[in-house]
This record gives sequence, C-alpha cells and structure tokens, in this order.
Amino acid sequence: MRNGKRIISIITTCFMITGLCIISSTPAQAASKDYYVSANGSDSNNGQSKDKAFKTIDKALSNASAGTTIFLMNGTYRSSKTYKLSKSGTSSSPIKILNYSGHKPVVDFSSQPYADSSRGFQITGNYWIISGLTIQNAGDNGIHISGGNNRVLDCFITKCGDTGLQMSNGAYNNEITRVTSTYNYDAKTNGENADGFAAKLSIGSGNVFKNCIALNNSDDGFDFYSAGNAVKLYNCEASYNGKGDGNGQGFKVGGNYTRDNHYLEGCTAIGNRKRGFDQNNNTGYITLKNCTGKNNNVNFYFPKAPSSGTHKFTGCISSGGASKDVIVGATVENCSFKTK
Ligand SMILES: [Ca+2]
Ligand SMILES: [Ca+2]
Ligand SMILES: [Ca+2]
Repeated sequence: MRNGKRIISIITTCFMITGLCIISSTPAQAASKDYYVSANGSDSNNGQSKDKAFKTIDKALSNASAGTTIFLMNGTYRSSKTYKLSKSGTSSSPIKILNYSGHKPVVDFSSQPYADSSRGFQITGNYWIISGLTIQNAGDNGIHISGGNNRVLDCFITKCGDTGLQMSNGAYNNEITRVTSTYNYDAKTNGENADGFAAKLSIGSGNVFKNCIALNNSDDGFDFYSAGNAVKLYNCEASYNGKGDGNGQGFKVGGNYTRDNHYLEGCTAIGNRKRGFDQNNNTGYITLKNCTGKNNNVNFYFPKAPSSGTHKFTGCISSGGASKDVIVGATVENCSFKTK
C-alpha cells in the first residue's frame, strides 16, 4: 500500500507540474502566419495553405509581419507598381519571400513606366529575406535597398531599366548571395547607368556580396561610386559589361574621391569593354586577393596611390587584354600584372 500511495503522489505531482507548464507556456501573442501565393489562387482565400493560396503578392505583403514567410509558387506575377517593403522583421524573425520548394516563380514588372521611381522591390525596412525569384523588366532597379540587415539569395535579375540590384541612401549590413544580374539596360540614356550591382551614393557599413555574377549589363558589372563605406566581395564575377554609352568596367571600386577601403577576394573580371578592376578616383586603399582579370581592355587600372597606406594586391593574375595594367601605390605579392 505504501508503494501505491507513493505512485499516486508522484502522479499528482506530475499533473501539478504539467499544469504549471501549460500555463507558463501559453504564448503572449499569436504566432505570425505563413502565406502562399499562386497564379491559380484567389485573394479571397485565407492564403494559409497551398490549396487556399492568395493570387497576388500584394495581398500576402499586406498580411505579413515579423516572422512571416511568403511562399511563391510557379507562375508569372505581373505588377505595374513597386512592392514597397517598408515593414521590418527582427534578427530572429525576419520576413521572408521565398520560392516554394522546387518552384520557379517569375516577378515581371514590364507594365511599369520606364522611370526612376519604377523599382521592382524597394526595401526600406530591415530583416527581409528574398530568395529563389526571377525578377525582370522593372522600369528602374529590380531591387533597391536602403534598409539594413536584409538578405537576397539565389535570385536572377534581368532586363531592368537601370541597375539590377542597387543599395544606396544608408543601406547597411545587407548580404547578397548567389544572385545573377544580367542584360540590364537603360535605353533612354543609351546604357550609361544600368550596372549589374551597385552599392553607391552613400551606403552604410557591412554590405557584402558573395558568389554574385554581373553579366552583359550596359554600364558596369559592380559599381561603388561615392559609396562612403567599404564593401566586401567574395567570389564574384563581372563579365562582358559595357554597351552603348555604358562605361564598361567590371568592378568599379569607388569614385568621386570618397575614401572607401573596399575588399575583393576571389573575384574575376572577363571581357569587359574597358577595365576589369577600376579605381575610379577612390582615395581609399583597395585590397584584391586572388583576383583575376582576363581579356578586358585593361585588366587592372589603379593609377593613383591612396590618400594613406597602400593598395594591397595578393595572388592576382592578369591575362590577355589590349593595354597594360596600371598599378601605383600598391603593396604587391605573388601577382602577375602586365605592366611592361
Ligand atoms: Ca534610373
Ligand atoms: Ca556610367
Ligand atoms: Ca555605373
């Protein structure tokens, strides 16, 4: 009997603890919901499952809050207006716009007017993640970021009327990974502005590009004109840029006499109309580690010493190209530049 009483006592204690646990684990507020968007959906659905998907990205965005994931299913989503991502997630609960697993959604802005205000996605908020989308035919930038701590991954941006992906106006701590930006072209200005990627015109600190490709854009591959803060690039490629009145630089690492110590590692520039790697009046020092310039008009063009310190070029290779490399004010280790 003593054993029986003890068992009942233990069971009673367990119920008490479990009860306490249930009370203490009641969430303070309802968890944010995930939403599905499908070309075959309807905005009168609740959007909370594949079978009850919304039809428009707008509807999902209006319901989104920190922690929401928006899944885009197969289809072409056409919009004549800009998706303004002004809400913010948090570091532990970002707001995500993702392709549904295995699906390849296309977001097409070809009905936008060709104008500077016609961006595709405009991210002024923080902690967004955009992944797995094709973004095309925006009247201006496919994606423009001025917020912070945003991530863009595995996207394909093409045929926009200005730079494919641009950061400016204080954008900070953004990370762009495995994005290809190609065939962007500003027709009315005969190609002088559309880069693959730009981090220019007053950015904040901590912006990074990893494994991104800028190909066949009318102006430059990557442009950091008047950035005002350093950008880091790892394993990026800029090839065959420069059409019409475009400058045709692969990596334009600075400009307008700002002092920005940009860092590029494992980057490759091939066949750009003008220069593979170009200083463009940056007065900061540039670090190039294991970078390759091949068959650009000039592969490496650094004609001025930085305002303090030296450029640091390590393990860089110059191959082909019509004209000599120009290297001034640099500490050079294990590089094969074509300077004679
Ligand atoms: Ca523009
Ligand atoms: Ca230009
Ligand atoms: Ca440019």
